[in-house]
Amino acid sequence: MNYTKINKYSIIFFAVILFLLNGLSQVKAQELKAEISQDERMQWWRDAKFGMFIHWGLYSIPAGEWKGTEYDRIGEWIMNWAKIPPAEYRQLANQFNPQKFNPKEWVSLAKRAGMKYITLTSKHHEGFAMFKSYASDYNIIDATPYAKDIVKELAEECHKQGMPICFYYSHARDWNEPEALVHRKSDPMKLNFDSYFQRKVKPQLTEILTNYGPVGMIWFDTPLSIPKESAQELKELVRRLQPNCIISGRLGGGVQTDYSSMRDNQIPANVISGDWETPATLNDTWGFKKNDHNWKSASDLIRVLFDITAKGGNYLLNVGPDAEGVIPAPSVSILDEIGGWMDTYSEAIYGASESPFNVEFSWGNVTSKPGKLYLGIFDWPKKELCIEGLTNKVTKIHFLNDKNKMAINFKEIIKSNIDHHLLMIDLPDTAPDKAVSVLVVEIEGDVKVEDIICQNNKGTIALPGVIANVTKSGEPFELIFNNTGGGGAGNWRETDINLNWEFKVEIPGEYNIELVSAEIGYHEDPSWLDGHTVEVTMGDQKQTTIIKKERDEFNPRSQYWKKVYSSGGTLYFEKAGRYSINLNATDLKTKKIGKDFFGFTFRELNLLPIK
Ligand code: FHN
Repeated sequence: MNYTKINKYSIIFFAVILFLLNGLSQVKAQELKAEISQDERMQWWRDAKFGMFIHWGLYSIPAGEWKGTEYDRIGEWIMNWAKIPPAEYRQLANQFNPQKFNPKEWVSLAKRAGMKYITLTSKHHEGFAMFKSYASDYNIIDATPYAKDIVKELAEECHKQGMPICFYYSHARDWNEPEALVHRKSDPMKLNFDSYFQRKVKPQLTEILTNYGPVGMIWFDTPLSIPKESAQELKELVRRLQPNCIISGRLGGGVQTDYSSMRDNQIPANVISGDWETPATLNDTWGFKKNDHNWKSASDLIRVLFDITAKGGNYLLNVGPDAEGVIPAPSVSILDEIGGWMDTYSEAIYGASESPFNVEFSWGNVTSKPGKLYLGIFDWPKKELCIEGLTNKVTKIHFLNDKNKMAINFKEIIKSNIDHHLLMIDLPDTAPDKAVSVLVVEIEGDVKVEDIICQNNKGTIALPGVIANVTKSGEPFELIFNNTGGGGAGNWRETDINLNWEFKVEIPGEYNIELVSAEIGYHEDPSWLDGHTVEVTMGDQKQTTIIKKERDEFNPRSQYWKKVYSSGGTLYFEKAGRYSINLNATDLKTKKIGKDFFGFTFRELNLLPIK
């Protein structure tokens, strides 16, 4: 017997078996991966809370100006505003040579700011791919003197620094594609959308999901009227190529995605259950504009970050690098300032749950972790802070920035006539932090708050729309407070809608009714509507009011849409106790913005004691 021969054959045989087994185990691993649960897919993103959006493309060259005319709207839409023919716009690629692009610096900046993921525009509406694409030569390698793959450079740096990289991809809107849209208004679905979809969208998505390692998320945008089947196909493509990859909220076609996306810069008025994210700007543009110097302050942005976390969402904050590849200096210093705050206070953000109180407080907001509440104080109250309605026993309170965790004095009070819990916390004269100071309240057991509204310590009875009992013709109805800019009801257009609240009054007497509504519309052009006739009814008392603007107020948590105040007469409470109040409209005006109609953008009703 020739042993050498047998050994040779058996080695080959075993090698083939091993190869097949290995192949099978890889397939198995893929299958196992495909079985990843939704919670597993979302966990890193849920903990992250704060991400960096990067809008970068050819639009950074005109930077808001075309042939001597400056356009005052968002910079990445210049092709649309200036009605630039695609052939002419494409010439910009010949100039794109961002020699100062330094991915290491960008990722380090995001890290310093406390941001836990980066989302880069791989292709925006202009149709230009920031990556090497075989599906279209309108891409960074084939069309620009720079000729290096920006998506690759940034992805590699992110992988090196342990930062999840996500790709924005404008799937429905492509102004370079006659079959998709060719800049501006027409609906691509009425053109030859499917041809563009098969030729460019699917191949390019395959490229970005195949060539750059693990992708944290695909951030689809402006779905327009994409057919359900096309949206479903994209979802399946992402799932097949990278089962761990999250699919953002704007896929369209009514297809379920992994989380919902608020409108740009929009912060809801209340806690929203489920996963959601607000994309937001640092100034008034996404893509670089040389003359947009309207920077938001770091303090305001820190408050927004805290507020979004307290409402259960993630904050995706944008930078728009210029044509040389430089992130504007003001963006860097604002982000560094936010990072300075995060160095001390991020415990109240990362992995934190939403507030157990489903209302905004005038002084700030609350995040939570087991056994702890983090009170984020935006406006420093004089001497003491009163937390209403917390029923847990409090064991200790200290400032989050105090390494020694020195105990702060507090009193727990129960107002027996209305069975209402107050936690009175002694405060020093000055705030430890100018943006958001954070108090840690340590409690016993799972957090529990009262489920009925009580008159607050300052005497006000605050009745937010989001916690009203809403009916339409007597049937339960949902008023949508989160599809409008300023958190006002977006769908109060019929007169058979009724809002009801139950609450407890401690101090009898006469109260003024204050009706607060909110601006709505695009942030460049907010809108508001007056003239509705509303009734406030309590027992046999009724007040009828025609809504008109008496004053408005900048809302730091919803920076583009103001709160609008109208007064609505008075109500009298004879004695302390439990009451019920109704709000309804007898005449409503409506207005169209884009495709949507809106009516009374009601936000909250306040009862203010007349001293
Ligand atoms: O049209 C885009 C816009 O340019 C920008 O990319 C934002 C970011 O959320 N999304 C779209 C508008 O909502």
